[in-house]
Amino acid sequence: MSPAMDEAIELRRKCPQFRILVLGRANAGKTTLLKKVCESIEDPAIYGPNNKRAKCARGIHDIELQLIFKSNPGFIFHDSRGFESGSAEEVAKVKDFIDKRAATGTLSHQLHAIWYCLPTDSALGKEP
Ligand SMILES: Nc1nc2c(ncn2[C@@H]2O[C@H](COP(=O)(O)OP(=O)(O)OP(=O)(O)O)[C@@H](O)[C@H]2O)c(=O)[nH]1
Ligand SMILES: [Mg+2]
Repeated sequence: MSPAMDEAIELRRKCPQFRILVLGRANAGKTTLLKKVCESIEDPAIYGPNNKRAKCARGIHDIELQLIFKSNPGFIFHDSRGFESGSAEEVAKVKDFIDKRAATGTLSHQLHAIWYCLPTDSALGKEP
């Protein structure tokens, strides 16, 4: 086996789940995208930062919560809200979360990707 493949296997052993932060304004299609990627028609299970199942009302987002679809447990998603609302508090919360995750020394706790959802079929994407 090649050294690159050995390294990939070792990384997957240390970190079996891929952690993704999803950003975008309300109604951007974030949840739709996640369900599509995970081939799920069900809503994801929600876990707190302690990895315990969290009771969470539909539509309420907390960036610390971990969303996992039963159909594809290889991904852990964090869903942000209000990133584009202009609220300094919300932007700071997202930035703090990214900084905190970057500072952790544990690969499985770090963010491996950030997806920014931008609707292209709304008035925002069209010429006036
Ligand atoms: N036209 C169009 N509509 C979409 C697309 N993706 C999602 N929608 C619709 O847009 C609405 C919002 O989609 P969601 O996936 O719930 O959006 P969201 O970003 O998760 O919204 P919040 O959780 O409220 O922030 C739903 O009615 C979807 O059916 C798309 O690519 N094109
Ligand atoms: Mg959503």
